[in-house]
Amino acid sequence: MSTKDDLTKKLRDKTAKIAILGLGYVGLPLAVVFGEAGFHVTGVDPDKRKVDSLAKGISYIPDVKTETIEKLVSGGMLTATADFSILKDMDAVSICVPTPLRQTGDPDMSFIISAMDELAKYMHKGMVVVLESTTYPGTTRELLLPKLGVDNGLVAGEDWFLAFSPERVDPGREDFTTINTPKVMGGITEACGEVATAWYEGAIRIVHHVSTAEAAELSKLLENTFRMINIGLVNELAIMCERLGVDVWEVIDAAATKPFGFMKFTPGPGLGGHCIPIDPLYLSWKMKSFHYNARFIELASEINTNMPRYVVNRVMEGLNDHGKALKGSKALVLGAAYKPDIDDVRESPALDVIGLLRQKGAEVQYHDPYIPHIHHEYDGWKMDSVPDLMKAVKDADVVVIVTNHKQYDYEAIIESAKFVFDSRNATGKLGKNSDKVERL
Ligand code: SAJ
Repeated sequence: MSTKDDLTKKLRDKTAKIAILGLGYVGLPLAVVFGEAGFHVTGVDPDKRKVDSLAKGISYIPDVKTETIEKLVSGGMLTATADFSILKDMDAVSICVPTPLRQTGDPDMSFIISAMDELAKYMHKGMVVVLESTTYPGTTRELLLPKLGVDNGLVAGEDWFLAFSPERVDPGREDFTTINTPKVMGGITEACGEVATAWYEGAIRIVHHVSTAEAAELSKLLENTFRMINIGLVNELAIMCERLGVDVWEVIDAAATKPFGFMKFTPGPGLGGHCIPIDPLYLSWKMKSFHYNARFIELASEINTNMPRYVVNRVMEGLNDHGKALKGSKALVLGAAYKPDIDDVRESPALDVIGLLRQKGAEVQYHDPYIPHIHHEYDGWKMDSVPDLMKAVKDADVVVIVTNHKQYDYEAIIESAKFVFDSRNATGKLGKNSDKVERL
């Protein structure tokens, strides 16, 4: 029996030993899905706190219930370790590590490289490796293939199997989770794709097998670039509507009545999160090495990046209309998270809005029910969420709604505020009809 057939058999009958490198919001749900499907899974992460928490049967990811972890750990289906040497006994390894951007805007591949360097020490014949981290097209073939295969004298597609499968985890979402979200899979060779697909089909309902790793890498970038560019379009529309004296929210709602050929996006104070503002820049960065300028991505990114400044300028103009200068005014920012009703502040435009208000001399406070403290990574300032929201609303010269958490009572806020700038249309008709409120 060939190595491929032997490994495929172990994957199909679930006797293959599985390792998940990186136990974050992608890796831990994936480990659970494989464990619940009947595979023996070892989670590997250098963060001892994660390993210790899992060893006690305790989840640290909101989307993964502690009782789920407790059941898998006590049933012997899931173990966790910070010791990479266990990889020598593994048949299948999935790499789920972060791929952020550096401050320069270039991809930060350090997490993939360190996971790959560790795995390279333990590579052996009869392994399948799947990279899940969102990255530029070519990463799997250019980075992992040489380091894991060639340097170990292993031939991909014969001795071992290498593929890419983009993660599609949307933290907090309950309708589409790891097990029921279709998974794209593309191999370095056809045989690689077949083995990796056989593995994932043992746990995930739909695996969509594409011809190459590059096709899989690019499909993920298309998904999130599509979002980033369309958000940029409606952000520019908001700027144009303000010049035209037209209500952008009314325009978008009207367009959204079209039952086909249109998808609603809404303008806002900028793009946050660890996916949408970042993933497209992996593609534009790669294209530079082909001497191609991905203009759509660059332009949309420029518009989105400028939105915090646009919001602050609109606040400044609004205060001016109230006979006040921004300098010396009290500004209260509502919502620091990057999107409503979550506690994630990564890349949040709120940090930029606050930074710009401070730069212009405003006395800035913020409130966010999910985020008690914030700090600016580069500018170094730190702030605590104000304890008494309505007192802060009353005291402020301007309330800037940056993240429209559902739990705010916008009617009461309008009632108590002197002036509200609403960058999310959180106040809706109330805001539209109030002379105290300006909307994006
Ligand atoms: N945003 C807008 N206008 C919009 C939509 C979003 O300004 O119309 C802003 C949000 O406020 C946020 C940023 O863009 O600051 C990103 O928002 P998002 O809704 O795209 O949420 P994310 O970053 O959590 O994106 C994730 C992605 N999931 C994965 O990459 C697996 C994305 O592909 C999903 O489509 C998205 O969740 C989702 O739909 O919830």
